[in-house]
Amino acid sequence: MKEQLQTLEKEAIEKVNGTTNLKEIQEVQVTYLGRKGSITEVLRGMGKLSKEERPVIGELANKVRTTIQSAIDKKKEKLEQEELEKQLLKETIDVTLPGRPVNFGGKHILTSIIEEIEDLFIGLGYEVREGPEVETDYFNFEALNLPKGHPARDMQDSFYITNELLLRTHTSPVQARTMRTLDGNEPIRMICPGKVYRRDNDDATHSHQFTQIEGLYVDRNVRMSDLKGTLNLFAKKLFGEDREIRFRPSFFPFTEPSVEMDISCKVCSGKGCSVCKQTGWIEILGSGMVHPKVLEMAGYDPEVYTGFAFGMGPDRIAMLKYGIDDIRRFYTDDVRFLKQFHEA
Ligand code: 2NL
Repeated sequence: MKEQLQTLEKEAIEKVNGTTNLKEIQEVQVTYLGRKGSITEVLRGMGKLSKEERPVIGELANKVRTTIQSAIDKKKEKLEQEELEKQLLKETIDVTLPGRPVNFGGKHILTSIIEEIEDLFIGLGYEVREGPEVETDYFNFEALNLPKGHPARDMQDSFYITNELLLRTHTSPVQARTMRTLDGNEPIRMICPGKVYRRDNDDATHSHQFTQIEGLYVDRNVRMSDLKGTLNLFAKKLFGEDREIRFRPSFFPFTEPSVEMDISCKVCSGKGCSVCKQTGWIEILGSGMVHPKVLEMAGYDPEVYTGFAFGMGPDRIAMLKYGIDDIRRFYTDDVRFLKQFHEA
């Protein structure tokens, strides 16, 4: 028995030394020192021993047990330490590594143009108003002196939701709505930017969706000279102090008289080039004195109140300003195109 115990001790210590992880050491513990382990197994035979031998073997068994247990404990501690170190090494963060790049978004070029125009008119005391893109036939056409069957409606064919509901063809209904809410006895200075829609076949110069920004000024004694002064200031601030403007007579159903405003061509300084189609002038917006019928329908007495209105296309302005050749570029979301207009 003595030899058996000594062999077991030797064997157990070898096993302990050979373990490489905590699970293995646990197995050694169970195999040698467990309730059904090898040492217990040997001690079962104690009954066969003599009285003198028993305490000697008992003492030896306890020694062997303690020796194995302390070897296990030592190894266990060593393995735990190693595993912790491994874990720490795995979770090390290299704080000197460069960060992952974050892609920043930026404003769409049309948004930037609209905001620039907004700021200019806010500075003149105008307020910015928005309205629905799904509009009634009444506010999109009727209230703007475009009754059903009017030939000018053909120029603004739209997308109809029902007979009476459509995607707005211009932002004018926002102005008609605003006038309506003010009971016909308050002056108005407002601009309304937004998306508009027309049934059109898309090509380099046509898009079924585009943007508009319109302005309206209604008060007592508003005159054509106010229109000219305001739009002259606008043109010089947006396109440069050295730009000339000119007005040409035109027609819109909601203004009378109506004009179109041109600015002198910067590319050729008025001499004529391909940008201005050899005229020296570039058409920039439409405008006019608000038609008395439009004022009347909105509840303003045209004998007391007068006003001017104007409308322009940020798409066209951006194309002129940056030499963009195709209106579809604004709406096809090619980031390489859009990024060119992001501020550094
Ligand atoms: C253009 C021309 C224009 C207006 C828009 C307007 C609005 C009201 C009353 C009268 Cl509520 N007029 N808007 C007036 C003249 C021209 O737009 O060429 N836009 C791109």
